[in-house]
Amino acid sequence: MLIGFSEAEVFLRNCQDAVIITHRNPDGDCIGAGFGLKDILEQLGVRSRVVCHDVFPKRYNFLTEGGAGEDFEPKTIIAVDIADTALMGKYEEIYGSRVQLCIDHHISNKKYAEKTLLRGNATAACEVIYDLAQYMGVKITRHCAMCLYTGIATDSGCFKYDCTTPRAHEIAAEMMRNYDINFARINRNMFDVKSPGRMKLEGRLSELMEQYLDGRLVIVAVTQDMMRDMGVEMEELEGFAPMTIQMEDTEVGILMRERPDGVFKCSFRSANDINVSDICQTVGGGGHAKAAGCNVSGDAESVKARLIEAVRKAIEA
Ligand SMILES: [Mn+2]
Repeated sequence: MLIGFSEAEVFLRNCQDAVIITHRNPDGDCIGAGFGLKDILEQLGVRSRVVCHDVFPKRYNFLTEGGAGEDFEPKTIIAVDIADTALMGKYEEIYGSRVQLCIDHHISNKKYAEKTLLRGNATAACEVIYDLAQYMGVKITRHCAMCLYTGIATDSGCFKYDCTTPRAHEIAAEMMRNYDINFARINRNMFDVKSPGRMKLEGRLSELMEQYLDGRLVIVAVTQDMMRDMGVEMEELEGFAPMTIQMEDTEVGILMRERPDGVFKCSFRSANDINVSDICQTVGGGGHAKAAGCNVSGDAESVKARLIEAVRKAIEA
């Protein structure tokens, strides 16, 4: 059932011993939403614990180091920023069928929870949580403000993506004005700072960029052999897809990564108006207009040829 702020307030004010589930491959929004909500529940005298299938990445230590919460048998199950229980990893089996409240901003939300507070037009789950906290009149701590700011900044790509709302800017302004958050440091750590390994990989992947269709398409293809040569695992090539649309005149960028089973996992990005979800659907994938993906089997050259053809059709249409 979809609910509004008033019902969500009643729920949070009356809940006890809550576990807050974040999605696997955690990002700034689910971590910020999880730990921000934990702070808010603390203000309400409710103890809570944040859980995740994966370990929280080190760069989020400034949000997570207060601790994910003590161990207790939960009476309340809350999910944040999770559109589908499949994204919970091992927690799907434990809690997936009895989530009482879900706070989310994905229009694709499967409404698996008893109550869903869904704002499909919000930039981030953190935006929804901030507005809910303001509605409830609950005190926001500096740590909570940092959590919620981080979620909004990361899900909006540092206020650059189309999903960035006027409200996201207003909240960021309120965070700067009222909570003295170190936004410059947060954004530097989220967007500019890289590990030496990642820095080197970026260099290698830049060299692998191939331009097609008069430079409107860029493909970076990485085979298992190349990963072995570079000494990297496939997971380490996560997060490089946005690089593929950085070169001028590029409309569509594709990062192709060969899985150990020989199938290419292809991540598409669109720089402007070409809908890459539509393109991916023609080869059995899907996603969003500006970020989508598909899995294609075959050797690197034949997969490339197939994708180039699919993109050419979309550009000509
Ligand atoms: Mn999100």
